Amino acid sequence: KQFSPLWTLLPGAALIAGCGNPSKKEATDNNSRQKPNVIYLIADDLGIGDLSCYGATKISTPNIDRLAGQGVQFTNAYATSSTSTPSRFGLLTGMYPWRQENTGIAPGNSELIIDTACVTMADMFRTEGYATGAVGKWHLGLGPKGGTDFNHLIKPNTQDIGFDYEYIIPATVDRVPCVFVENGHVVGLDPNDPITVNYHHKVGDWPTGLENPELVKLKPSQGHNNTIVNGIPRIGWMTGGKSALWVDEDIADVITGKAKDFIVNHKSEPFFLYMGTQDVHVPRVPHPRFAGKSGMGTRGDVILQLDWTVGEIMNTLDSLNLADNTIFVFCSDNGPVIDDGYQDQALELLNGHTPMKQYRGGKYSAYEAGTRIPFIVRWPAGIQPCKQQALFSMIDVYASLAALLDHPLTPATVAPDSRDQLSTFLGKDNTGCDYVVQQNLNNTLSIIQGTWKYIEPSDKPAIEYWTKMELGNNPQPQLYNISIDPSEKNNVAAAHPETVKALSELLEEVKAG
Ligand code: NG6
Ligand code: CA
Repeated sequence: KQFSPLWTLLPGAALIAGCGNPSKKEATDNNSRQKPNVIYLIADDLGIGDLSCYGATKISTPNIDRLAGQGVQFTNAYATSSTSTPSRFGLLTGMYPWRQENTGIAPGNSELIIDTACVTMADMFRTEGYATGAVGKWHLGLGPKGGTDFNHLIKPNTQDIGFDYEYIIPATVDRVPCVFVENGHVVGLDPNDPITVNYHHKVGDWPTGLENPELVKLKPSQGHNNTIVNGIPRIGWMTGGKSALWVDEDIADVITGKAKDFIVNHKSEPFFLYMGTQDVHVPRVPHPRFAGKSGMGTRGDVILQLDWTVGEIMNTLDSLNLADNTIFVFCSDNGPVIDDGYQDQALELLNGHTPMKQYRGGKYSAYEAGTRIPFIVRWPAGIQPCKQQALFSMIDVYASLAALLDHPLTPATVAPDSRDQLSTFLGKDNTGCDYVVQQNLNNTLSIIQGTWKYIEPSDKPAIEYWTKMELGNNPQPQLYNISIDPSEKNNVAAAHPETVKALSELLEEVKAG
């Protein structure tokens, strides 16, 4: 059978703006056009209110605004989860993270939590002939069960789940070990100074925040009082690997450089680059050229640093003439948090800035600000700029890109929860998906369908222990009409028992798979 993958049939130049407006199909002789490159750039803990293109007025993000202005800017897009590890797991596997046990916030020595037998989004791209790379924050574990050994080739790594190249931060920047891993090897490690990592007890004799608080340059507000690295006390203990330690101020430059190198190295073939920034997660440590520039403290400064990163990637594409045929997705992994464990004055210096916009909760929460994220898709050769109000979830990116490439997702165990939402993803249609399911820190699930959001009853704590964030857990069912009550102020479950019943049944169906 002669078939044309969808990407070859898409119209070229934009004619009519606006999501859902049918675009005129132009006769394009582009069967010979190369498959589009895909860059998936996922920021950390960035709020939908943190960007000027989403209405922020106290901070300006010109590069991300430009990306949004040239692409489809979603206003009702969700991460699957309100923390990093499960959110990223869902994106790359197309399976809801709550179906698997070890998908909570991973420690720095966690095993690789994606089964090497799993066919990931990166595997799909590799099968389709793409060069695939993972750069920056990883946070899905590395190595076998029982604790990663950082002193030898770390296996399995991202290269066992579909990536040809990796240059990654194993977990988060507040967790040890504070080193980069490139293709299974700790970068710059001196074999005579091996790394030991432990998440249960102290190892070695490096000072800790608990024992030597006078040695820290950034004081913790919650937790974060184990081994001090570069003057910053972290989660977990480490010793050794001195020559391999990253410099926090340089992380954005290092990973942006690696991402640019990857693009340059693969400019002549289709590539898939998955890039996770450490910004704007704690500890928020801007390079000196951004320090003090936002007037909002370091949380604002690292938003500027993130915007710079996005600009650098865009400039690289422009300089190689690749921007037109590159699908550039930008989003966050979960909602924002102000004080997430260091005394960085994020709250005191907010100056009226609203990372959560009008939404309730934030990172960790089942409420809207936990999972409602900025989400932008730019592809000049294939889509028209527009604002997209359709309901969309990150879980559907995998199957949508598979549809674009006409790549079969078989057997049914491949990306089992991901649905083809390509026309919504590309802004061709504004119907959106039937429902989205989200998860909070405690695996309490909620489901949105149409204007309704249902949060299942939970006996878990109402408030997160450290951040005092409202988790959205309530022993009673919660129902909000988010079209008229986006701030989830009025639980109307008692007044709409039939809607509660319908949504709880739908959620049970989704759980049953
Ligand atoms: C929490 C940390 C928080 C952050 C989070 C993971 C404490 C008190 N808090 O346990 O600082 O690291 O885990 O964030 O330790 S995430 O965005 O990577 O999921
Ligand atoms: Ca995060």
